Amino acid sequence: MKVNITKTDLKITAGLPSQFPADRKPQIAFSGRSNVGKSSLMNALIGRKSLARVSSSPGKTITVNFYEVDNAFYLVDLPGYGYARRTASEQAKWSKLVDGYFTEGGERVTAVAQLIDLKVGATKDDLMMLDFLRQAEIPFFVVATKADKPNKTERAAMLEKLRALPVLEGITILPFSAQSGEGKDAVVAEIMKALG
Ligand SMILES: Nc1nc2c(ncn2[C@@H]2O[C@H](COP(=O)(O)OP(=O)(O)OP(=O)(O)O)[C@@H](O)[C@H]2O)c(=O)[nH]1
Ligand SMILES: [Mg+2]
Repeated sequence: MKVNITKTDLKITAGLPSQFPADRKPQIAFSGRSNVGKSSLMNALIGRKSLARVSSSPGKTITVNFYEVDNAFYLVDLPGYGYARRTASEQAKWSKLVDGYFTEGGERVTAVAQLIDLKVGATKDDLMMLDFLRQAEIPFFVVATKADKPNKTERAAMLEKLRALPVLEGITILPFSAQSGEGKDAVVAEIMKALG
């Protein structure tokens, strides 16, 4: 697929599964805990400073945002999980949207980019998400974010720890830093590979 990824626009901000796009364009979804660096990654990929909002109030945006790339496919920003200060009703909204995405909209998900903070490592919620993706047989790869944060020794150890997780056996893990731009081309290449 030959596309110009900088030709990207926010098409739909869905607060309800009924608002997900009705067309059949393939979708690459971005999943991760709140504050993992999802918006920063998406902005870096698109080559724009702030198409996806980098939030000052993490975990507060409970919508699924569909960015259409070059009329060809969608980059899908899923709401983050693991935000401690979420109310019960916010949590219920999250579940409804994400469950809805992977059931009703999910037949169109080509692959998931699962983000894991390289400094923090895989949290309990991350492991639950990874288990879900495996069980549901949804193709996915891991983007290890904020790769500029750990020092060289920590970084090698953290990557080794991720690679050793049974749930990540055979899964591509790409270190990425929005700060330095490291890994950007590799993530774009992985998306294009998934799209075929
Ligand atoms: N050092 C460093 N900081 C980063 C990087 N990426 C994101 N951050 C910081 O991490 C915080 C969260 O980044 P966002 O991109 O808003 O993360 P998010 O996952 O979209 O967060 P929510 O949408 O609020 O859940 C911000 O303060 C960013 O500046 C990175 O690669 N390196
Ligand atoms: Mg965000």
